[in-house]
Amino acid sequence: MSVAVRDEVREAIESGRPVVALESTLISHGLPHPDNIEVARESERLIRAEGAVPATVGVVAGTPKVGLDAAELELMATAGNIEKLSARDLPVAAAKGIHGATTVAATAHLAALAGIRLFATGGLGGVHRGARESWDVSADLAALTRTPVAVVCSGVKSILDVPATLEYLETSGVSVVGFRTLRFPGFYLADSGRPVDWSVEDEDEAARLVLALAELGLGRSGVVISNPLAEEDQLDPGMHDRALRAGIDEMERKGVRGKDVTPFLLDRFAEETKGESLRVNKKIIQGNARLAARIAVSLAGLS
Ligand code: PSU
Ligand code: MN
Repeated sequence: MSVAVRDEVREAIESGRPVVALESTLISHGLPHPDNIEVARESERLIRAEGAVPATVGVVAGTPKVGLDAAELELMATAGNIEKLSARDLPVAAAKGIHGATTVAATAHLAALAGIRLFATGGLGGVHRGARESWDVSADLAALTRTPVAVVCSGVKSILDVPATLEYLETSGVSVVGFRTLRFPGFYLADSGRPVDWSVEDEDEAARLVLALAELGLGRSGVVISNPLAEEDQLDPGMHDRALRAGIDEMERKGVRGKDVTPFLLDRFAEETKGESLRVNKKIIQGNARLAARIAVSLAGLS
């Protein structure tokens, strides 16, 4: 069982050219069709426009692929039966020969295995509200403690317990920096209300941070580069809080658990905000793809 790295991606990695990994769970479970395929294609286009090679990650007939082709991207976006795969699900998917979309945890793992150091997504998974009772903590966090990859994201999804997530990352030794900000972004919102200890001021500084991580022997864990939305692009905070409350209420009534929680809440958000959250989610993903590509370009110049 091996990982299939697309030719273009492998050649770029081998010759030290910039590559950015993208996940597929946000395509199959985070956004409705046809927004999902549009975002997937647009993210790849933005990365290319910055001079980097995109590598969307997913599992096709049991084989983990680093760099999906156009038909495989379409499969992630349109097939109704695509499983959501975290890192622990990869061996099961391989054994069964099934298709699957990879979460941050699974994507980070496969990207690092292929030698990719930059990865862009919308929002990380984290500690869920009510985790004291439910024990629901995304495997994305644990993956970052053992995966040498820099994740460019707009913080963690605002449906989560942000302070608890930041504490988890601190305890487990995962660096968290803001891109040109000392505020931790709140996914749909520009500011989660929590600070971070450090910011990086430009792409070069971010690239030097990624490089230093490896040089200092800390390169077995990841780093979170958090990139907020512009305030004028964020979801209206009142609308955000109403949608969140409605979503959590319904989730509790219906007893939604486990890996269904995040897709359920994102879907409820889209409905409650009449598509506004979708517009914002697309902006987030595209902004992060662009920034990750710029950092990757800078990193390729350094190493
Ligand atoms: N970011 C988005 N949309 C998403 C996700 C992230 O903008 O759908 C996905 C990612 O794949 C992330 C997953 O890894 O949600 C977290 O799921 P869970 O909370 O079950 O670990
Ligand atoms: Mn969970």
